[in-house]
Amino acid sequence: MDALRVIEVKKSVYANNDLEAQENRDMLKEQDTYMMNLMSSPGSGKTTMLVSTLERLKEKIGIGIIEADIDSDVDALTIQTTGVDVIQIHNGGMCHLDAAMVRQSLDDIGSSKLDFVVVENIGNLICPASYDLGQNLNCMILSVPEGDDKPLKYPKMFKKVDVLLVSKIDTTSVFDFDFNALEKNVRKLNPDIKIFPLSAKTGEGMEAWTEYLLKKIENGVHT
Ligand SMILES: Nc1nc2c(ncn2[C@@H]2O[C@H](COP(=O)(O)OP(=O)(O)OP(=O)(O)O)[C@@H](O)[C@H]2O)c(=O)[nH]1
Ligand SMILES: [Mg+2]
Repeated sequence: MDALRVIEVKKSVYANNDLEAQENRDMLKEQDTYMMNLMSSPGSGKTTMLVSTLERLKEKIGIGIIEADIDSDVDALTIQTTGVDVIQIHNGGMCHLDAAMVRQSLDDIGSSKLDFVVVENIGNLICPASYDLGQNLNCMILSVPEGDDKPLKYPKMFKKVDVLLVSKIDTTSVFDFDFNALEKNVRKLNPDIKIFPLSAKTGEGMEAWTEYLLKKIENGVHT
């Protein structure tokens, strides 16, 4: 197995993140590479869901994963076990990634040779919602143990995303999670959102999610 690459990415020196995000988007379109921004609270199951997703998609398309954390390389080491290209980035302790950090990461991982890149953002439901990275798809995870009331408390994130994965669905009975209440709260904020309940542990819901994702990637950056 190749040695794991860890890079320190720097905050943009420019004030205009949106401009740099658009540059990322233009570059990815030219490269025909589809990028997903994955956001959630710490521990909601991002890395576990990614491993399960990669097992289903890695033989079909070229994939690269950018793992962002304040410190450590444990997530990137976990992704590396799938054989998919991965880099670990550290962003100097900030609570989100910006477009310039992602640009450095895309160059490092070699996005031009990939069909699909996932950025696992820093874990929290607040800051990442405010920064465009140039992604084609915004995806968030809410795990069942976090509770069905989170859209009421973090509306900006739920408004921004295209897709909501409700993870750890195997634990629903333990946490008295009301899926219908969640859906109602989410749709009030974001009527067109796609919602996939799933469990990376049991595999429930993974087929529907990965089929949807593969279609989005195959339709490319033009939809
Ligand atoms: N029961 C159950 N546990 C899960 C599931 N997915 C993840 N977990 C567990 O939840 C914990 C956190 O999972 P991670 O995948 O590390 O979560 P993460 O969002 O990547 O965490 P950070 O990167 O630290 O924010 C681990 O103990 C996983 O085994 C699931 O579908 N069901
Ligand atoms: Mg993780």
